[in-house]
Amino acid sequence: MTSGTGPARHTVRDRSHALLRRHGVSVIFGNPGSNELPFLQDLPDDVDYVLGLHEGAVVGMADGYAQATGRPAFVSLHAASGTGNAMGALTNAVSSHTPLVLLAGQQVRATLGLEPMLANVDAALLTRPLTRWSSEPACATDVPRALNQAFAEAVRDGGGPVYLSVPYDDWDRDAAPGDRHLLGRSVVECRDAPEPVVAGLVERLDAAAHPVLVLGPTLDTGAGYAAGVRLAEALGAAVWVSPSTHRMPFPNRHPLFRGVLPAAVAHVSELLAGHDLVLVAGAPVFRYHQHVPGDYLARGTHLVHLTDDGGEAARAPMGEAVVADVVGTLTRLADGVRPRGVAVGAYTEPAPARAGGDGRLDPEEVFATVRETAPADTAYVVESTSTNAAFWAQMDLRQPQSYFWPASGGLGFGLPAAVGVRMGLGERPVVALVGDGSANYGITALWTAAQQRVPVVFVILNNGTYGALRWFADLLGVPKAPGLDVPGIDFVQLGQGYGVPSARASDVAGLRRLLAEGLASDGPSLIEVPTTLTTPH
Ligand code: TZD
Ligand code: CA
Repeated sequence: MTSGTGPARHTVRDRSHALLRRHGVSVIFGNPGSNELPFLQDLPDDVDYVLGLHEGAVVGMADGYAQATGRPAFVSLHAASGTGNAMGALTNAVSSHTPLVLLAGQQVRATLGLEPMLANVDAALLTRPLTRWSSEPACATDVPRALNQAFAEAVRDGGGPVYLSVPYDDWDRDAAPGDRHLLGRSVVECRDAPEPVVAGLVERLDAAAHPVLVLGPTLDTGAGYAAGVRLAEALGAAVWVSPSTHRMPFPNRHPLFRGVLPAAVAHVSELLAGHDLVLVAGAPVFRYHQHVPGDYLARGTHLVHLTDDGGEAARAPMGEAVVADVVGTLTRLADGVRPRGVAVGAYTEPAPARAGGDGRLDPEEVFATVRETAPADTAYVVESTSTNAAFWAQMDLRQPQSYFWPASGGLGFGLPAAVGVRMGLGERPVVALVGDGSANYGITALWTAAQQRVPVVFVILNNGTYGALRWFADLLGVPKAPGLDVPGIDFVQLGQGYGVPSARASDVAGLRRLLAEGLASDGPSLIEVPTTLTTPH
């Protein structure tokens, strides 16, 4: 790094690599092109490059990894085309508040006006509105500062994806001497709710005759999970999980658990009627899906909304919002409320699973077999849309970080995210439960799992159709919609083609055996299960 006897010379590249380490990056998820190669030169030895074969899978893996580690994940994308391929996956990362730093390679600065091949025209606009911040620095010397800003932007206000485009000739330029300050920077968000606010909430909860809790994804951490359980038990209050949840912040067999709220205005309002106070914590109010208009809340029901995200508070159509650290505030509420001494009762048991027939398993049998076979600390990445009700009917999840689902419903999350979640969680077993339709959007993640030997058990529920869309077609009165069936796909051959040991299970005993083998393996495995058609609700 030194030239002659002069001062140390630093390039934009080596300052940027140093910043990656400073931000704890040990993995780059990427798919490269010529614009990206100069950045990848001389990567530090302790930074691994994990290659994904399609940018949707790259971002899905990074999303799972960031959600599992709770830290920003770093992604390298190829110019505009690679970014375009990644955008569907970005919709999920926005809704899950996943901190992702995306770096895309740009053509040489001096040539951009000519719009050469691989120029990313108006690069900073390309990912908006999905990214909360995006930039192409005005000159090479601003690149390290902008990269540092990207990491800070990715974690503020609950987290989200950010995008940085850098012309590839910038990396070899001299860094500004002042850049050394970047390496010592930190940004600390202090979002503790002031004491009078917490005391006011405690008073509201204590005064409520029939309070109910609606808990959301932000609480799916060790401390958040514990606070939710303690607060619910102290109040003897029913607990719902927020509509369209992508994480499970409460044990689903807990006697106070009532279910995941349906994602429709009228249905939520009906289910919460009779409660005088609804405390929503760590979720938007609310993330609806199915359009069933009505009043948001019944008369006499008041809503208090606790969120990390000022945007969520601003757009809610009802309730009094408090924007503060959700986990910390809920913990203080659990400490502060008057325990009501309500006998809470025992955890509930799943009902016997519905059975399939003719070589097809009912999804309930699949989930019951998984529940009985997989260790209690297994994490599930779920993307099987018509089997939602069957999943919750059969599963028994008692630990934080046990459930990951595409937060915006953008398919292609399941297979890649399972790879990232397993890499991020370390030793916990990971099972992906993915529909035959969904699997195709992220299928290339199987290759990365095989190459990196990531021990995920991929279970493909194959009913030969877009089951959830059949249900929706019925609901919306479109009985003859085209394009809903996906017959003739052999996932055993696809899995093997990508290097993942794969087999088919056509009965419970076979599934049990393959699951046990997969869970004992130190590499990935795939099980295709022919299943019967069910409805999501
Ligand atoms: N494309 C993308 C990227 N995301 C989507 N959500 C859809 C299309 C639309 N879609 C749904 O919302 S559910 C679904 C589609 C195509 C069917 C998924 O089929 P599956 O699961 O086999 O994975 P089920 O259980 O058969 O519904
Ligand atoms: Ca299907």
